Amino acid sequence: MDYQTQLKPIYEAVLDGNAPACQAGVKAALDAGVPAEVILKEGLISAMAEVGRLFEENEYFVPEMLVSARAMQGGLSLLKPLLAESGAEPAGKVVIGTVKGDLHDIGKNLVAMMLEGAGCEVIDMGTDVSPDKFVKAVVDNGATIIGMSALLTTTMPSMSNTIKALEEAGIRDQVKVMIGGAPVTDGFAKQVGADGYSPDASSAVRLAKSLSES
Ligand code: B1M
Repeated sequence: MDYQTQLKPIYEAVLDGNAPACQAGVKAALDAGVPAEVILKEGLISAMAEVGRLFEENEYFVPEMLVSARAMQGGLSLLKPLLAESGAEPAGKVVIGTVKGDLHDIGKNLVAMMLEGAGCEVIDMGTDVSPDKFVKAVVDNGATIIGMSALLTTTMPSMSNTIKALEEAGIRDQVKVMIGGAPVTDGFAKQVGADGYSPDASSAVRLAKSLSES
């Protein structure tokens, strides 16, 4: 089915950084029967990819990216209860955060939201999380999985540093490590010794479940 009439205002509202228009667009699309996942992927995420492209081409700068991110978060808040209703089976206790030096949290929030929806207990550490903070949270909460997100090539090494910190604390074998974020790849995950990588939020839920069972 073609949902372009409903999705276009959402896409444009994210590009314009117009949070009220984004929320109104998402609400109207939901009312018109557009599935939440279609709104997420074809409305919000594709608009944010275009924001990234405009930034690369020096047409958008940090303030524009920031208001677009706020608009997207506004739309996401309406989708949250619907996306969280995925009904998948529980997949463990997860400590999740964006790594040290990195403030991008939209993708991480989406992954956390979907994991909660799948019945996981999620301890969200926020952004700029140092290896020591990750280790402490795993110990304090008895987590079975640690999920790290990075959006900058410069902050990806912090994933490796966190894995080393888990080893130094003697708890590496007690917790599975999953990583993701736009610049992260499966090859990178293998290179740093993570237990798994996933490219998006829905596959992150499948990964968490399979890691819990392994
Ligand atoms: Co930034 N930024 N940013 N930014 N930003 C990128 C990442 C960039 C690619 C833009 C570009 O050049 N095209 C570029 C990085 C280049 C690089 O490193 N190669 C960049 C840059 C350079 C910067 C600054 C350095 C800019 C500056 O100051 N000069 C600066 C850094 C600040 C810092 O972190 N220290 C900066 C700042 C910002 C804002 C604050 C303005 C804002 C973030 C607001 C926020 O998050 N609250 C922002 C934004 C919005 C972006 C883009 C446009 C969008 C990111 C996003 O939210 N995408 C981004 C360009 C792009 O990615 N196309 C860009 C939507 C989100 C749903 O996708 O996060 O990929 P994503 O998450 C996906 C998957 O990756 C995966 O699932 C999610 C859902 O499907 N996933 C996981 C994510 N985490 C996972 C964890 C998992 C599993 C899957 O397991 C645990």
